[in-house]
Amino acid sequence: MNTFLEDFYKTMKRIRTFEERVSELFIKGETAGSMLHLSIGEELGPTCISKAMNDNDTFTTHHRGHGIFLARGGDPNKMMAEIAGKKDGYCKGKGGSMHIADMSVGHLGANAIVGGGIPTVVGAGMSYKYFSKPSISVAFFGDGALQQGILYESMNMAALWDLPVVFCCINNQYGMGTKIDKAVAVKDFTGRAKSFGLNACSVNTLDVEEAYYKIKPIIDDARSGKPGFIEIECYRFYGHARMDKSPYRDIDEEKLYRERDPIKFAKKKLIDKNILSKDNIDKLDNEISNEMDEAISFAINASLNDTNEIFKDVYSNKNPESIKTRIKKIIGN
Ligand SMILES: Cc1ncc(C[n+]2csc(CCOP(=O)(O)OP(=O)(O)O)c2C)c(N)n1
Ligand SMILES: [Mg+2]
Repeated sequence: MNTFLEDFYKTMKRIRTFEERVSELFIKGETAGSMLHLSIGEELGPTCISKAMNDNDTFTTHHRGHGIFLARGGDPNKMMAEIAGKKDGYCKGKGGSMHIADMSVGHLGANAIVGGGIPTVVGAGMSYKYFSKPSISVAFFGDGALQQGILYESMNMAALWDLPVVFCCINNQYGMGTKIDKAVAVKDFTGRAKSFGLNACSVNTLDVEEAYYKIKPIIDDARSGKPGFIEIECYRFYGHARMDKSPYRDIDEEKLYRERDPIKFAKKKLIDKNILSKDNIDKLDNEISNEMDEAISFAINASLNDTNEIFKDVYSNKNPESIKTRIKKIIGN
């Protein structure tokens, strides 16, 4: 029987293994661009939130977005090829790690500007409301964006116009080398969101099932026009980017938090509850490992784009229809 927890475990393990393989791709010198941000240690949030979303929902991510896209159904081959800058990647190799997008699967774009992907979901939410679509749109971002004005402008508009939108902060406690304590005086982020008229909750657990049941009502309410804010407290196990050895963090702190591992926790729970045996889990881990090995081979063997492709797909060919009347319909005169 395929249980909820088994699904969650599989998603988290796929994310971690994908990230480990991307790291190998980087070391082999096969990634395009010099920056690579891994989400190892942060797997719980994208996993439980994705599970609570529906197929036709959409999302944006920050620069640390591989895990989120995988949890939403991203194809590891096309993702890995994109990160390697190849023609078979999601954006024909023109986006790379920090700019993957594919609207056909609900990914409205990764954004390397801190907070940059947040207002996009407000626009998406407006369109769902206008066209009476039952979708929601979720912005995933880091704690660095909690100090950006655009978040609060977006929250205000979403609440004012009752938009089907969720703002999800993956709070890993650091923005590059700056600990959150040095960036903000009051850490009551749910309080901030509530003051704008949003539903809000904060999740600080290693138990992905518990997290799921906590965030699910926020996602469900968003679908009926009550926007929400979710804070997922976690820890990035490694440096900000692949080359960062995090000298600004205490070794004991890193050791402690790496022990607080949602994947280890889920594995133990699966065994303790007799859902899967250790052998079954090893088999599953092996399958995932093979899947990600294949993604690496796919990316390495994929071909590069022709140089004459550079200027294609840069501008939209469509004439933008006037949106004035649509906006009027939503917000009134
Ligand atoms: C507006 C803006 N300011 C500064 C940067 C440089 N920068 C890139 S990532 C980053 C830290 C972001 O931290 P956080 O939002 O917590 O995400 P995390 O890296 O922890 O996942 C900064 C400051 C940027 N990309 N955009
Ligand atoms: Mg952070």
